[in-house]
Amino acid sequence: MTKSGFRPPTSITKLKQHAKKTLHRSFDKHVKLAVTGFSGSGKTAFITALIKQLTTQAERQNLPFFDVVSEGRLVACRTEPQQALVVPTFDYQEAVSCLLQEQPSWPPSTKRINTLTLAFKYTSQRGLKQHLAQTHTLYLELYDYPGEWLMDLPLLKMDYRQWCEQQLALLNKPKYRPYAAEFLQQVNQFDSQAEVNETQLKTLAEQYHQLLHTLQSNTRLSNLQPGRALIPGDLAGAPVLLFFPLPSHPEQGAENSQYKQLEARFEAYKKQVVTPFYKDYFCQFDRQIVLVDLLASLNDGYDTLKEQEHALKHVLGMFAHGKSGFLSRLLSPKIDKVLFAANKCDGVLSEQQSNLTRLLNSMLADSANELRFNGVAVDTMSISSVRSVESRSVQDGKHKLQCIYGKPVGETAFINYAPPIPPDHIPAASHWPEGGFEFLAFEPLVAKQGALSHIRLDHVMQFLIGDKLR
Ligand SMILES: Nc1nc2c(ncn2[C@@H]2O[C@H](COP(=O)(O)OP(=O)(O)OP(=O)(O)O)[C@@H](O)[C@H]2O)c(=O)[nH]1
Ligand SMILES: [Mg+2]
Repeated sequence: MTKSGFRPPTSITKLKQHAKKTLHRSFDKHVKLAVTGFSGSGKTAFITALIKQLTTQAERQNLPFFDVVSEGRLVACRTEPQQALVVPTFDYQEAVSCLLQEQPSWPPSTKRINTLTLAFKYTSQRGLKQHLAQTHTLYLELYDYPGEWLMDLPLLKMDYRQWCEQQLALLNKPKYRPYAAEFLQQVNQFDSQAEVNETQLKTLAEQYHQLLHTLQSNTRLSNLQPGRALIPGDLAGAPVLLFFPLPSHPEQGAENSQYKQLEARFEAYKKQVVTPFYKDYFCQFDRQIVLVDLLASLNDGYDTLKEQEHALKHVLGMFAHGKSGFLSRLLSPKIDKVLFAANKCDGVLSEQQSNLTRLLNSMLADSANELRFNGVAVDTMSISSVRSVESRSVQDGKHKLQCIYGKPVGETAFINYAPPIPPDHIPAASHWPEGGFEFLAFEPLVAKQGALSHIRLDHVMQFLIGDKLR
């Protein structure tokens, strides 16, 4: 068993699977989609909705912008029996049943990595392809994982000193300092040159992990590292997790000093935990969707929105992007299409959803420019995998007020709510609205006749895989 809780594939099975996938991929029959998003960004709901829409709701009226459906060429789509036998299967039935209950709820947050492959059987209208076979099959490989673990990827490009500087700068920001004050005081008094004292290291590491938990429950900060401190898998309590940031960095330290011990644990975490996760599951992607929950960050305030912007850029830098041709798909696949999605856009009025698209665009403009320069196709959309509200207009005296209608998470009654207008760029801290933003989160809408509704999932599918299904 690995530290993350499952047995690694034997090299023979791995090689066989890899060879098959590579062959399929080079002939455009296999697409590995990176569903990228921090904790709570909506990855599990997105994967569940995607499967539900494609397997039971793939009709023209429901997915009008997904060409293979609107042109009547999708014969059928189904989930495939598990290929990667050593990775748990994404529990679609459990997730979708939450959404389809009489009183629907969201699927639970993810605690381990899991995977699922969708197979599309379709007909082609294109030249040679239509004469080669009556139907063709495309496999879409998906992974779901705890969003917290995504934040570990940027560690691979840092040493212990750089990580400490970055973490302490974050903890010292006015928004987060009140939570961190006690820990910061402890590390400032910590003698990092003293001889290793296991108990002291453990106590401080636990205090740091507790701080990460507190920040996660009281703010919407995504930049919380190490991710396994929040969702340990079966690493709970393992010494490799027991490190924390220090404020001073000796040029030369004794080999058995506390400092050296912490540095060694940080490096071991990168090598033994993050690298295998990255190599086994987080490379060789062909397409990418980046799900971003802007509303939660807007609610939390300026610092969190700025941190989200930084964290997204860091994480994006960990994926291999570039133009992809037949040979490169065979030898070293690269992501050649990236979709930035402002998720949960149903939390604002429909006419204001374009503000979210523009906000996300402005936050990721540098990254998008760099990607385009490297031949990658990039688009930005506001989407909602599963609708949670209806649009309503409510008479308010002489005026009609545009509202959304739904059941806020954790409440029992449905309400009409006039959400704030989201900004279309990050406002300067000095121009942040005085009372902040208050976007509400709603339970999913009751599925009518077993059907889930969505916003622009068909656009998402067309952008991400439409060209592979022609
Ligand atoms: N309105 C709306 N809310 C959504 C949607 N998708 C997710 N949410 C909300 O976001 C929460 C988190 O969604 P998840 O799908 O669990 O997010 P995740 O990225 O898988 O999170 P982790 O498993 O913790 O990494 C849900 O409980 C819902 O409250 C959506 O399409 N529309
Ligand atoms: Mg999840």
